[in-house]
Amino acid sequence: MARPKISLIGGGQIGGNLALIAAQKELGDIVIFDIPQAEGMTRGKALDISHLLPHDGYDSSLLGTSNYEDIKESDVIIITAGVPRKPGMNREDLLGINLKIITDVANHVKQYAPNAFVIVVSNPLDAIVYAFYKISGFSKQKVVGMAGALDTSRFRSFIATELNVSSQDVHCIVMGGHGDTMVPIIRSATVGGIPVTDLISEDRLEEIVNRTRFAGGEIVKLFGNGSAYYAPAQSAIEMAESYLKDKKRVIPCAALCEGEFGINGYFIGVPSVIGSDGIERIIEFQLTDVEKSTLQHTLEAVKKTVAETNL
Ligand code: A3D
Repeated sequence: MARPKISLIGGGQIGGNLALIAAQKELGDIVIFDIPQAEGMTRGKALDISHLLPHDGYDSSLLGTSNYEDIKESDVIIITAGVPRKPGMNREDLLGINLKIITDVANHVKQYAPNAFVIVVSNPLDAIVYAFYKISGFSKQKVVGMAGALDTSRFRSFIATELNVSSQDVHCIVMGGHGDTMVPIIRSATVGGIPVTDLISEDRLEEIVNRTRFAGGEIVKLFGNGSAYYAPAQSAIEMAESYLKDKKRVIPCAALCEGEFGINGYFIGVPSVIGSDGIERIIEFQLTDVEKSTLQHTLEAVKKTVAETNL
């Protein structure tokens, strides 16, 4: 049986790390696609990564390209094509340029990989994944945005540091749009099964929630040029792996809601089951009144950006 084929549209910072992690997890053969001006870079990354495979005996073939035909019949497509934020910018400032790029990408993915499971990473995430869905005509099960997986891991990491425990044993859900209005569901957070609210004071938790909300911006400021890439890559790979291995992981991701949580027609971060059918299910649960109104607030922000796509 042939290995699965994973194509990365955009071979920049996140794209390169996606290729590295996918190869080290032996998820399949990997194509790194970018525009012709960046073809040398994609070929260089593919070559460099292929040279590290012998160390631990990973089997994967890598190709760097600017020819869309090379993504033909991919099983998974991960899209990072676009521009990242610079200090002082918010994610919405990227809409104009990234919308043009996603239009081109969606048309080509539709042509060459119509059965792929597509994970969108480019910002502003909730609007760009919506645009991909509208332009490609893919089913809602096969299109998803990566955001909650990253926002959740940021929250988990901060809690683990606070309590000096393994981040593996910290769990929680972060819902809503991928922006400063995201909705960490604090009562869902546990440490080894113990509610985090029993371990950290309300005030301190509020500070951690705020740091989570602005963690992307904190990294943009530190980098001075560009945005986070290691954790975003790992988060998208977690989603791809759940699809390819039919793991049915429950991961918060930007999935198309059609009535769930009272949201209709928008991609927004909700707990979703990812298996071999793609987004197999959105898991609904009862929100408190405060959570409902915070989710409504984030939905308004998403609606505003989506309206600007004119799609
Ligand atoms: P960067 O390193 O600039 O890589 C983007 C790549 O896209 C570059 O190599 C470009 O050449 C390429 N590209 C541009 N136009 C096209 C096109 N038409 N077709 C194919 N490739 C093209 O950025 P990055 O990897 O750091 O970030 C990529 C995107 O992810 C940005 O939009 C970021 O804002 C976004 N991002 C999202 C998250 C989320 O959690 C959702 C986190 C971090 C970054």
